[in-house]
Amino acid sequence: MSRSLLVTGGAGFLGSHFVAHIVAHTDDRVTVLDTLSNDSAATALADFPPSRVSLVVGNVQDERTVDDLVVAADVVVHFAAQTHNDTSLVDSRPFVDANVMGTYVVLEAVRRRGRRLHYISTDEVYGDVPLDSARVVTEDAAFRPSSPYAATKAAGDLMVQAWSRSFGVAVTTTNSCNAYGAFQSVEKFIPRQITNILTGVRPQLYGNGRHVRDWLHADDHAAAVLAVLDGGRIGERYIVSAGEERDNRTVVRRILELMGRSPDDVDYVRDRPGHDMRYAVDSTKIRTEVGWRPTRTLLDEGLVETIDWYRTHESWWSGQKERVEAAYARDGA
Ligand code: TDX
Repeated sequence: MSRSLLVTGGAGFLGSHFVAHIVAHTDDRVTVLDTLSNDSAATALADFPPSRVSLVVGNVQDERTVDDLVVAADVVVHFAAQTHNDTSLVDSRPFVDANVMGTYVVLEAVRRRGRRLHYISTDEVYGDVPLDSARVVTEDAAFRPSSPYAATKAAGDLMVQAWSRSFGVAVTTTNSCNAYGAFQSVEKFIPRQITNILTGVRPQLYGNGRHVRDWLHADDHAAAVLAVLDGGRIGERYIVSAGEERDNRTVVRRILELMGRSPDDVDYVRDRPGHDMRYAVDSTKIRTEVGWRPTRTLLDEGLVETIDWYRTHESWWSGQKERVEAAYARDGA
């Protein structure tokens, strides 16, 4: 039976990939609630059929708007968040507002209206592990967030658990590793380096470039969320990861090669304060319980496609690129 989904932040990077996945793989109808404050966000939704996807421009902290939309939905999928670590180190207030207060407003609405909630969380709530550690983080590990961004996502994540236990709200949570793909803001690592190269600027590696991330394609992330909506157990959290751990230096060198440049064409710049060394999470639970697995595990193939997308969508990113780089220059990155 087709459902009615409310997707907060559905015009953002991961949200819009999820909406695309829902349109392609289900009969569900989607209402997106999004501020459209991120550059060019609306274009991510432009190609969807109006009979399946509608957009409400508004803020997830607005109780009245959220309540009206939650009443009309069967399930709420809460993507809306401030998501960039570097930005959170300059001004963390918007992160508290969006990620803590926004989640509070959504939780209160689903509690009042008796709706199911899926919370989009991050592997960053668990903090980092040393490069040489054999420890791999599973769902029940303690939260140890490092940045203001990660702390506000952890706060939202913990509130979801508390609303489940105290009020019986039906919740599921996914904690995902780093994602990449089309429509990702150029402040993030992979699109920043691709668009640097496209604009004649050398890629910038923080510190020694040995920090390790696990890279998941945004479409695989979308499939994971749908798999948990369909087959996840209420009250449970599921770690989502590709098992594609690479250090940043390796990723940048590969991007340079794929774009026909010398792999040494890199600048090493001031490190990010509090920079997490490595995320190493174990996604056995979602793979065995829910049956999800990533289909696009080849970082090479994914990178080729992503580079191609930024090459052919300059009008999507050129405006934000100027603003993002001006902010990086001002704030010292
Ligand atoms: O110019 C850069 N140079 C660089 O070396 C940038 C922008 C980043 N980096 C490094 C920092 C990280 O080690 O690359 C790595 C990835 O950086 P980000 O893209 O900023 O991602 P990260 O900080 O790992 O956080 C991401 O993963 C978890 C997402 O941005 C979060 O939203 C998600 O929750």
